[in-house]
Amino acid sequence: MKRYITKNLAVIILFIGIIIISSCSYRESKPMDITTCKVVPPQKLLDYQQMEFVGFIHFTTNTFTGKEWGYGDEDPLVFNPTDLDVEQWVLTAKDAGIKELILTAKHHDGFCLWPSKYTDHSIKNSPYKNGEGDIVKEFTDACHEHGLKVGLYLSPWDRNRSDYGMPGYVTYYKNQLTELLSDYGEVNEIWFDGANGGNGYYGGANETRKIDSKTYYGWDEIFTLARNLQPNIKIFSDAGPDVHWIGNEHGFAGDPFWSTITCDSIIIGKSNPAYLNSGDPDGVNWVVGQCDVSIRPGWFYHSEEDSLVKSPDQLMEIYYKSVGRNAVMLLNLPPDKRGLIHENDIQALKHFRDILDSTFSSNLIKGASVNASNTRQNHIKFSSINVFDGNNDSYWATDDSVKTSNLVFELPNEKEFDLFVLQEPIKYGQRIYSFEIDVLDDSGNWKQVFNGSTIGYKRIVKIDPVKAKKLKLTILGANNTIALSNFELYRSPEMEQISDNYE
Ligand code: FUL
Repeated sequence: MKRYITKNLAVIILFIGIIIISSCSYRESKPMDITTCKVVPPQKLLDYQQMEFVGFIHFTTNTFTGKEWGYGDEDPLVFNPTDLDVEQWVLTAKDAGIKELILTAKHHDGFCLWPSKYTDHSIKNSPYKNGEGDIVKEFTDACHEHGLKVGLYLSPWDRNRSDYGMPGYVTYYKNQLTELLSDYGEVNEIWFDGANGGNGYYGGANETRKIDSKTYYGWDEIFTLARNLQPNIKIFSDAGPDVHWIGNEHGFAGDPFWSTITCDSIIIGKSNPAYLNSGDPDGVNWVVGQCDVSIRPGWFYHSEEDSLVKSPDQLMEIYYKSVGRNAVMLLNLPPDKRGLIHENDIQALKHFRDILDSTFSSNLIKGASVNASNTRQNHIKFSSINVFDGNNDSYWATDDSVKTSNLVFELPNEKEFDLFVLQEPIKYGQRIYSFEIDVLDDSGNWKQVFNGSTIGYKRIVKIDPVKAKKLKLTILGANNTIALSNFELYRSPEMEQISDNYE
């Protein structure tokens, strides 16, 4: 009997032991996620950033008067496009890979491209469709039909209105915003420009008017109105809250560039361009940086600029300094007096798209092996091979205690390359602030080919072409656990090869 009890006790103890051991090893093998940073993007801003390339359409009386900033006294009769084709704008943009188009529904001259019921300074008093036209409607319908997101620009500064600078104008502005955000289906972005030059027609007053940029418009109420009318809208201004100006009109984000800023520290119309150009690693708001630039010197079409359209190479440089620096590229394509995007602009845009496609067509990292100096908990979930799968949700990460770490890549054979694409899994925040890339030279020494700062959603690094079989990425500094979701390698095409197709 005693032997029987002892035997059963032993079996029970063994059984409990197995349960304890197996539950311990389960706990050990359960991956512990990386800490999320204090500031992370909401899903709608992840979606916004992933568009990468968006477009602007500047069109108003300026197109016909040759001005950049209409004074506000333009006769609506001057607005007379002869062959306006909104579908041509949309399809041109779509073919170029643009995902959203933003139309100047009203620029600083106050002329409205829709028949606003609050003013006569609009398309309804122009010859276009005998005053029966609505270009905002044509535009939004065409974008929706062809799968482009819609953005609208409604200039806060209005040089036509007699009440500009007084409280009544703000009511007028909100009424117009309500029209635009109620009557035209889904609007993905609203663009609030900070520009204000002071002088204007102002209903015949012809004077300079100053406003208090901080208090005049009552931005918080305007933002609330926009969100109430379009819950998914992204609001652009110097200060976000969703998308912010990059601080220049060349289309260049800074290096470093952080996706965080502190919105409350910025006055719309009186922002510090340098702050917006670099972002702020200590910023408390996630706001996507947007790099606006025109394909021509001016924002509006001027025939004398037909020969000054940016070259495909210039557009590539802008792409590398916007999308390649963790921001979004916003390229302006101004329709001409016919109401069409000019042939020269289309040619440059097509050529640019071809270069872009051919540059990123063949990822040379395919077939490479990778070795990490550290992998979080040695767990497959955080393995370095995750940087190959093109999926931003899977990533390589290190243990929390690790402050610098590297990935060594070995290609199946020696390759020539000059471009690297790196991405962080930004849904957990932006963390890397220093990295280095080396290649193994013929004598077996690591040779540095690039030394960089931030990565964020996407960083494209361009170097002089180099041949190597082995390369090393070292993360030298991060403000949280090291994590990387993507690493790609390319050889950009010889420009002459591309140009041949256009002769
Ligand atoms: C600026 C405006 O003054 C320009 O005319 C243009 O619209 C540009 C995109 O924003 O602030």
